[in-house]
Amino acid sequence: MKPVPEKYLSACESAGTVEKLTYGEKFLLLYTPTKPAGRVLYLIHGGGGDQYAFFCPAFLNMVDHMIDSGELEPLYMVAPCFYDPKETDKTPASSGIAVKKFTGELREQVVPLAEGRIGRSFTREERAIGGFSMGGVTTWYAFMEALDLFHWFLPLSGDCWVCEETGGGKQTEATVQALVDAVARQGAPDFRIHAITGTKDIAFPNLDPQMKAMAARPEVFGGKVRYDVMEGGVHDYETIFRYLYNALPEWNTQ
Ligand code: FER
Repeated sequence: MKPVPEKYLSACESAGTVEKLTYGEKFLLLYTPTKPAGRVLYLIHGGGGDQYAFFCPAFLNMVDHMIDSGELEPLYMVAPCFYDPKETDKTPASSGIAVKKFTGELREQVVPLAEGRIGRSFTREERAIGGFSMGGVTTWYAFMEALDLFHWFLPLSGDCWVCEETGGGKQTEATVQALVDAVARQGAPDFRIHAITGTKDIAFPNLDPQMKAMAARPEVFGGKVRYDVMEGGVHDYETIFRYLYNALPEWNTQ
């Protein structure tokens, strides 16, 4: 896992633009790169976070530099927020309820609004979704319910909570069976998953057994899932940005 180059932390001469698009009481942020882009990544924040968790200088400067240097094919990025604007309870229990409902909002509001603004609709091969922690939990729900929308899934330090909170660790077999069933229910289209976490991450004991149990189902996941663990990696955004620095250039190559 390469570290993010020091200079990628400061502003890039060639910087994409960020727009705020509102729907009802909510809003999303849309990043448009300086070069023409043919794909879009939906990025979901963690528990207690919001649209700005990923759309902060450290991350956007990094992406600007990666695109500018040619190491990353240009992409649009969209950052919504899974919380209801009136929600003050940001505990895992409350966040778990919010993310369980969020796939519907993604499908009905977020994707149409963002792609309407971009001026074209993308194919599933041109769409990816990823997130950190509760955003990783959100990514697993999107995998279970919206394989028609997305082809590439990047759950970062977040397991699948479809059975219960941190169920990837507590109910590993039932969780993986639910994922297997969800693939079949959706007609088993092609997909890619790239899950990443670190050995010192609080989600490691939940995600690691889930990924190992998924590897034991090659008839469903063989050749479609990549799982990386960074030695010493912790549960924070700085670490997650490093994972994305390494993973984003792999889009469409894995
Ligand atoms: C995990 C996935 C998400 C986890 C924690 C979270 C402890 C989120 C916690 C929070 O939002 O406070 O596997 O493991």
